[in-house]
Amino acid sequence: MVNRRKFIRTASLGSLAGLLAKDVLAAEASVSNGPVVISTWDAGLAANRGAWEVLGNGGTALDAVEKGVMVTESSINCCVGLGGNPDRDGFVTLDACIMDHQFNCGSVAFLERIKHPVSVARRVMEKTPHVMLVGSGAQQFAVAEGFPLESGALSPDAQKAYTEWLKKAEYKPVINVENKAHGPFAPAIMPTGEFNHDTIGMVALDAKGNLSGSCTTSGMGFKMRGRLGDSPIIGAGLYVDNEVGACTATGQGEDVIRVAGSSAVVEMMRQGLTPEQACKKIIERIVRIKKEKVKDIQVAFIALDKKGRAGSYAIHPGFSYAIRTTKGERLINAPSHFKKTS
Ligand code: SD4
Repeated sequence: MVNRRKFIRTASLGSLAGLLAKDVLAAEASVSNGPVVISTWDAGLAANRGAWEVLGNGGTALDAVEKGVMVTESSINCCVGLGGNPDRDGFVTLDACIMDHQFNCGSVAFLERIKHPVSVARRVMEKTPHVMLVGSGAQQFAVAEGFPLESGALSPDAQKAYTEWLKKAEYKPVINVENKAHGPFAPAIMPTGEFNHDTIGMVALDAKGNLSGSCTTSGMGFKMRGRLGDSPIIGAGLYVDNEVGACTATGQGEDVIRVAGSSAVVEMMRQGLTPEQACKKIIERIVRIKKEKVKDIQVAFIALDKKGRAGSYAIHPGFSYAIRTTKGERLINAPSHFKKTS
Protein backbone atom coordinates (compact mmCIF):
# COMPACT_ATOMS: atom_id res chain seq x y z
CA MET A 1 0.00 0.00 0.00
CA VAL A 2 1.30 3.43 -0.82
CA ASN A 3 2.03 5.45 2.30
CA ARG A 4 -0.09 8.58 1.98
CA ARG A 5 2.44 10.97 3.46
CA LYS A 6 5.19 9.57 1.25
CA PHE A 7 2.90 9.89 -1.76
CA ILE A 8 2.12 13.51 -1.04
CA ARG A 9 5.78 14.23 -0.37
CA THR A 10 6.77 12.63 -3.63
CA ALA A 11 4.04 14.39 -5.52
CA SER A 12 5.07 17.66 -3.90
CA LEU A 13 8.48 17.48 -5.46
CA GLY A 14 7.01 17.30 -8.91
CA SER A 15 3.47 17.91 -9.89
CA LEU A 16 2.14 19.61 -6.77
CA ALA A 17 4.89 22.16 -6.67
CA GLY A 18 4.24 22.89 -10.33
CA LEU A 19 0.52 23.09 -9.75
CA LEU A 20 0.96 25.46 -6.85
CA ALA A 21 3.39 27.68 -8.67
CA LYS A 22 1.06 28.01 -11.62
CA ASP A 23 -2.04 28.55 -9.62
CA VAL A 24 -0.99 30.60 -6.66
CA LEU A 25 -2.54 33.61 -8.31
CA ALA A 26 -5.65 31.85 -9.46
CA ALA A 27 -7.82 33.27 -6.74
CA GLU A 28 -10.99 32.19 -8.43
CA ALA A 29 -11.41 29.29 -10.75
CA SER A 30 -14.05 29.89 -13.36
CA VAL A 31 -15.24 26.69 -14.90
CA SER A 32 -18.14 25.78 -17.08
CA ASN A 33 -21.06 23.79 -15.73
CA GLY A 34 -20.12 20.49 -14.05
CA PRO A 35 -18.93 18.15 -13.25
CA VAL A 36 -16.65 19.87 -10.79
CA VAL A 37 -15.54 19.07 -7.28
CA ILE A 38 -13.61 21.16 -4.76
CA SER A 39 -12.33 20.25 -1.33
CA THR A 40 -10.33 21.72 1.50
CA TRP A 41 -6.58 21.50 2.07
CA ASP A 42 -4.06 19.58 0.02
CA ALA A 43 -5.58 16.28 1.16
CA GLY A 44 -8.42 17.37 -1.11
CA LEU A 45 -6.45 16.31 -4.19
CA ALA A 46 -6.71 12.63 -3.27
CA ALA A 47 -10.28 13.05 -2.06
CA ASN A 48 -11.25 14.74 -5.34
CA ARG A 49 -9.81 11.78 -7.22
CA GLY A 50 -12.12 9.53 -5.23
CA ALA A 51 -15.03 11.80 -6.05
CA TRP A 52 -14.06 11.92 -9.71
CA GLU A 53 -14.44 8.14 -10.04
CA VAL A 54 -18.13 8.88 -9.53
CA LEU A 55 -18.48 12.28 -11.24
CA GLY A 56 -16.36 11.39 -14.25
CA ASN A 57 -18.63 8.42 -14.91
CA GLY A 58 -21.81 10.44 -14.88
CA GLY A 59 -22.58 9.69 -11.20
CA THR A 60 -24.36 11.97 -8.77
CA ALA A 61 -22.76 14.72 -6.73
CA LEU A 62 -24.17 13.03 -3.62
CA ASP A 63 -22.36 9.75 -4.29
CA ALA A 64 -19.23 11.69 -5.23
CA VAL A 65 -19.00 13.72 -2.03
CA GLU A 66 -19.47 10.60 0.07
CA LYS A 67 -16.89 8.52 -1.83
CA GLY A 68 -14.47 11.42 -2.01
CA VAL A 69 -14.14 12.15 1.68
CA MET A 70 -14.12 8.42 2.49
CA VAL A 71 -10.66 8.39 0.90
CA THR A 72 -9.47 10.78 3.60
CA GLU A 73 -11.35 9.02 6.39
CA SER A 74 -9.66 5.75 5.38
CA SER A 75 -6.14 7.08 5.49
CA ILE A 76 -4.34 5.83 8.56
CA ASN A 77 -1.85 8.67 8.22
CA CYS A 78 -4.42 11.37 8.35
CA CYS A 79 -6.16 12.96 11.23
CA VAL A 80 -9.61 13.23 9.70
CA GLY A 81 -10.96 9.81 10.69
CA LEU A 82 -10.00 7.30 13.36
CA GLY A 83 -6.30 8.12 12.86
CA GLY A 84 -7.03 11.61 14.23
CA ASN A 85 -5.98 13.25 17.41
CA PRO A 86 -7.97 12.44 20.52
CA ASP A 87 -9.81 14.77 22.84
CA ARG A 88 -8.07 15.79 26.03
CA ASP A 89 -9.25 12.59 27.74
CA GLY A 90 -7.58 10.48 25.06
CA PHE A 91 -10.58 9.44 22.91
CA VAL A 92 -11.02 10.09 19.17
CA THR A 93 -14.48 11.51 18.52
CA LEU A 94 -15.67 12.11 14.98
CA ASP A 95 -18.15 14.54 13.39
CA ALA A 96 -19.51 14.48 9.84
CA CYS A 97 -22.40 15.64 7.69
CA ILE A 98 -23.73 15.39 4.17
CA MET A 99 -26.34 17.35 2.20
CA ASP A 100 -27.91 16.80 -1.22
CA HIS A 101 -29.59 18.97 -3.85
CA GLN A 102 -33.04 18.70 -2.29
CA PHE A 103 -32.28 19.97 1.23
CA ASN A 104 -31.97 16.40 2.51
CA CYS A 105 -29.24 16.29 5.10
CA GLY A 106 -27.77 13.99 7.72
CA SER A 107 -25.19 14.39 10.43
CA VAL A 108 -23.37 12.52 13.18
CA ALA A 109 -21.34 14.00 15.97
CA PHE A 110 -19.29 12.82 18.94
CA LEU A 111 -19.17 9.43 17.22
CA GLU A 112 -16.57 6.94 18.43
CA ARG A 113 -14.97 3.82 16.86
CA ILE A 114 -16.65 4.06 13.45
CA LYS A 115 -14.42 4.38 10.39
CA HIS A 116 -16.74 6.23 8.02
CA PRO A 117 -18.81 8.86 9.82
CA VAL A 118 -19.81 10.43 6.49
CA SER A 119 -21.55 7.21 5.46
CA VAL A 120 -23.34 7.02 8.80
CA ALA A 121 -24.45 10.63 8.25
CA ARG A 122 -25.84 9.59 4.87
CA ARG A 123 -27.77 6.73 6.49
CA VAL A 124 -29.18 9.18 9.05
CA MET A 125 -30.34 11.29 6.11
CA GLU A 126 -31.80 8.40 4.16
CA LYS A 127 -33.11 6.06 6.81
CA THR A 128 -34.26 8.11 9.78
CA PRO A 129 -36.76 10.90 10.31
CA HIS A 130 -33.92 12.93 11.88
CA VAL A 131 -31.05 15.10 10.71
CA MET A 132 -28.57 14.58 13.53
CA LEU A 133 -27.53 11.70 15.81
CA VAL A 134 -24.81 12.07 18.42
CA GLY A 135 -22.61 10.03 20.73
CA SER A 136 -23.67 6.57 21.82
CA GLY A 137 -26.97 6.90 19.91
CA ALA A 138 -25.10 7.59 16.68
CA GLN A 139 -22.81 4.64 17.36
CA GLN A 140 -25.75 2.36 18.16
CA PHE A 141 -27.41 3.37 14.89
CA ALA A 142 -24.16 2.80 12.95
CA VAL A 143 -23.70 -0.69 14.38
CA ALA A 144 -27.35 -1.54 13.68
CA GLU A 145 -26.73 -0.44 10.09
CA GLY A 146 -23.82 -2.88 9.82
CA PHE A 147 -20.88 -0.52 10.31
CA PRO A 148 -18.13 -2.43 12.17
CA LEU A 149 -17.15 -1.19 15.61
CA GLU A 150 -13.42 -0.53 15.34
CA SER A 151 -10.85 -0.61 18.12
CA GLY A 152 -10.70 2.55 20.15
CA ALA A 153 -6.88 2.52 20.09
CA LEU A 154 -5.08 5.67 18.98
CA SER A 155 -2.95 5.54 15.83
CA PRO A 156 0.81 5.54 16.56
CA ASP A 157 1.07 9.20 15.37
CA ALA A 158 -1.88 10.31 17.47
CA GLN A 159 -0.55 8.42 20.49
CA LYS A 160 2.78 10.20 20.14
CA ALA A 161 1.12 13.58 19.73
CA TYR A 162 -1.14 12.96 22.72
CA THR A 163 1.73 11.86 24.96
CA GLU A 164 3.61 15.01 23.97
CA TRP A 165 0.54 17.20 24.47
CA LEU A 166 -0.06 15.79 27.97
CA LYS A 167 3.27 17.29 29.10
CA LYS A 168 1.71 20.76 29.06
CA ALA A 169 -1.94 19.88 28.49
CA GLU A 170 -2.61 23.31 26.97
CA TYR A 171 -5.38 23.76 24.36
CA LYS A 172 -3.76 25.92 21.71
CA PRO A 173 -4.82 25.30 18.11
CA VAL A 174 -2.10 26.07 15.55
CA ILE A 175 -3.00 28.00 12.41
CA ASN A 176 -2.70 25.97 9.17
CA VAL A 177 -1.39 22.96 11.05
CA GLU A 178 -3.19 20.87 8.46
CA ASN A 179 -0.66 21.92 5.84
CA LYS A 180 2.26 21.47 8.20
CA ALA A 181 1.29 17.88 8.78
CA HIS A 182 0.50 16.87 5.23
CA GLY A 183 1.18 19.65 2.79
CA PRO A 184 3.61 19.85 -0.07
CA PHE A 185 5.95 21.80 2.16
CA ALA A 186 5.51 19.57 5.18
CA PRO A 187 8.57 18.23 6.92
CA ALA A 188 9.25 14.63 5.90
CA ILE A 189 8.55 13.51 9.41
CA MET A 190 5.73 15.23 11.16
CA PRO A 191 6.98 17.05 14.23
CA THR A 192 5.30 15.52 17.24
CA GLY A 193 2.82 17.80 18.85
CA GLU A 194 2.02 19.86 15.75
CA PHE A 195 -0.47 17.31 14.55
CA ASN A 196 -3.39 19.25 15.90
CA HIS A 197 -6.55 19.07 13.86
CA ASP A 198 -7.80 18.31 10.43
CA THR A 199 -10.97 18.27 8.43
CA ILE A 200 -12.06 17.68 4.91
CA GLY A 201 -14.99 19.52 3.38
CA MET A 202 -16.09 18.86 -0.19
CA VAL A 203 -18.73 20.31 -2.51
CA ALA A 204 -19.52 19.06 -5.99
CA LEU A 205 -21.67 19.79 -9.03
CA ASP A 206 -22.55 16.80 -11.19
CA ALA A 207 -23.16 16.57 -14.93
CA LYS A 208 -26.90 17.00 -14.36
CA GLY A 209 -26.26 20.31 -12.61
CA ASN A 210 -27.05 19.12 -9.07
CA LEU A 211 -24.98 20.17 -6.08
CA SER A 212 -24.11 18.20 -2.91
CA GLY A 213 -21.60 18.52 -0.10
CA SER A 214 -19.93 16.63 2.75
CA CYS A 215 -17.70 17.44 5.67
CA THR A 216 -15.88 15.09 8.07
CA THR A 217 -13.42 15.64 10.90
CA SER A 218 -11.88 14.42 14.10
CA GLY A 219 -12.31 18.00 15.27
CA MET A 220 -9.80 20.13 17.07
CA GLY A 221 -7.15 17.93 18.68
CA PHE A 222 -7.20 17.83 22.50
CA LYS A 223 -10.59 19.50 22.66
CA MET A 224 -12.77 19.11 25.73
CA ARG A 225 -14.66 15.85 25.84
CA GLY A 226 -18.02 16.37 24.17
CA ARG A 227 -16.93 19.44 22.19
CA LEU A 228 -18.43 19.82 18.73
CA GLY A 229 -17.21 22.16 16.06
CA ASP A 230 -18.93 23.43 12.96
CA SER A 231 -18.26 20.39 10.79
CA PRO A 232 -21.35 18.30 11.68
CA ILE A 233 -23.64 21.33 11.82
CA ILE A 234 -25.72 21.93 8.71
CA GLY A 235 -25.52 25.64 7.94
CA ALA A 236 -22.19 26.07 9.73
CA GLY A 237 -19.66 23.54 8.37
CA LEU A 238 -21.70 22.81 5.24
CA TYR A 239 -24.65 24.14 3.31
CA VAL A 240 -26.15 23.36 -0.09
CA ASP A 241 -28.93 25.16 -1.91
CA ASN A 242 -29.29 23.69 -5.35
CA GLU A 243 -30.73 26.91 -6.79
CA VAL A 244 -27.73 28.94 -5.69
CA GLY A 245 -24.58 27.10 -4.63
CA ALA A 246 -22.80 25.19 -1.89
CA CYS A 247 -20.19 25.99 0.72
CA THR A 248 -18.08 24.21 3.32
CA ALA A 249 -15.79 25.52 6.04
CA THR A 250 -12.58 24.62 7.80
CA GLY A 251 -10.65 26.05 10.70
CA GLN A 252 -11.78 27.09 14.14
CA GLY A 253 -15.30 25.73 14.27
CA GLU A 254 -16.54 27.94 17.10
CA ASP A 255 -16.05 31.00 14.90
CA VAL A 256 -17.77 29.40 11.93
CA ILE A 257 -20.78 28.47 14.06
CA ARG A 258 -21.26 32.00 15.41
CA VAL A 259 -21.83 33.39 11.92
CA ALA A 260 -23.72 30.34 10.56
CA GLY A 261 -20.80 30.38 8.12
CA SER A 262 -21.63 28.12 5.18
CA SER A 263 -25.27 29.16 5.10
CA ALA A 264 -24.23 32.81 5.21
CA VAL A 265 -21.87 32.31 2.25
CA VAL A 266 -24.66 30.68 0.23
CA GLU A 267 -26.96 33.60 1.05
CA MET A 268 -24.31 36.01 -0.26
CA MET A 269 -24.16 34.05 -3.51
CA ARG A 270 -27.97 34.25 -3.69
CA GLN A 271 -27.58 38.01 -3.65
CA GLY A 272 -25.35 37.85 -6.69
CA LEU A 273 -21.83 37.65 -5.25
CA THR A 274 -19.34 35.28 -6.85
CA PRO A 275 -18.18 32.36 -4.68
CA GLU A 276 -14.95 34.16 -3.77
CA GLN A 277 -16.72 37.45 -2.97
CA ALA A 278 -19.27 35.57 -0.85
CA CYS A 279 -16.57 33.72 1.12
CA LYS A 280 -14.69 36.99 1.61
CA LYS A 281 -17.77 38.76 2.93
CA ILE A 282 -18.27 36.20 5.70
CA ILE A 283 -14.55 35.99 6.52
CA GLU A 284 -14.56 39.79 6.96
CA ARG A 285 -17.57 39.43 9.25
CA ILE A 286 -15.61 37.00 11.45
CA VAL A 287 -12.62 39.36 11.39
CA ARG A 288 -14.84 42.21 12.65
CA ILE A 289 -16.39 40.07 15.37
CA LYS A 290 -13.12 38.62 16.67
CA LYS A 291 -11.22 41.94 16.72
CA GLU A 292 -7.59 41.48 17.82
CA LYS A 293 -8.15 37.79 18.62
CA VAL A 294 -8.42 37.14 14.90
CA LYS A 295 -4.65 36.94 14.60
CA ASP A 296 -4.73 33.59 16.40
CA ILE A 297 -7.47 31.89 14.42
CA GLN A 298 -7.80 30.44 10.97
CA VAL A 299 -11.11 30.02 9.19
CA ALA A 300 -11.55 29.35 5.49
CA PHE A 301 -14.55 28.79 3.25
CA ILE A 302 -14.69 27.15 -0.16
CA ALA A 303 -17.77 27.62 -2.34
CA LEU A 304 -19.17 26.49 -5.64
CA ASP A 305 -22.07 28.14 -7.41
CA LYS A 306 -24.73 26.70 -9.65
CA LYS A 307 -22.72 27.69 -12.74
CA GLY A 308 -19.75 25.63 -11.55
CA ARG A 309 -17.64 28.62 -10.52
CA ALA A 310 -15.43 27.97 -7.49
CA GLY A 311 -13.94 30.39 -4.99
CA SER A 312 -12.48 30.60 -1.53
CA TYR A 313 -11.29 33.02 1.13
CA ALA A 314 -9.40 32.55 4.40
CA ILE A 315 -8.44 34.71 7.36
CA HIS A 316 -4.73 33.86 7.10
CA PRO A 317 -2.58 32.89 4.11
CA GLY A 318 -1.53 29.27 3.80
CA PHE A 319 -4.90 27.69 3.18
CA SER A 320 -5.21 25.80 -0.08
CA TYR A 321 -8.03 23.93 -1.73
CA ALA A 322 -8.16 21.34 -4.46
CA ILE A 323 -10.31 21.53 -7.57
CA ARG A 324 -11.04 18.89 -10.19
CA THR A 325 -12.88 19.49 -13.46
CA THR A 326 -12.91 17.81 -16.85
CA LYS A 327 -9.76 19.84 -17.58
CA GLY A 328 -7.77 18.24 -14.75
CA GLU A 329 -6.87 18.88 -11.13
CA ARG A 330 -5.25 21.80 -9.35
CA LEU A 331 -4.33 22.96 -5.89
CA ILE A 332 -5.12 26.64 -5.37
CA ASN A 333 -3.82 28.93 -2.66
CA ALA A 334 -6.82 30.82 -1.32
CA PRO A 335 -6.71 34.60 -1.02
CA SER A 336 -6.84 35.80 2.56
CA HIS A 337 -7.63 38.76 4.80
CA PHE A 338 -4.08 38.92 6.13
CA LYS A 339 -1.53 38.89 3.37
CA LYS A 340 1.39 37.60 5.41
CA THR A 341 1.59 35.08 8.22
CA SER A 342 2.25 37.01 11.43
C1 SD4 B 1 -13.61 21.91 13.94
N1 SD4 B 1 -13.69 22.99 11.78
O1 SD4 B 1 -13.76 20.87 14.55
C2 SD4 B 1 -13.14 21.84 12.49
C3 SD4 B 1 -11.66 21.79 12.46
C4 SD4 B 1 -11.03 21.96 11.11
O2 SD4 B 1 -9.19 21.71 9.74
O3 SD4 B 1 -11.61 22.44 10.19
N2 SD4 B 1 -9.81 21.57 10.91
O4 SD4 B 1 -13.77 23.02 14.46
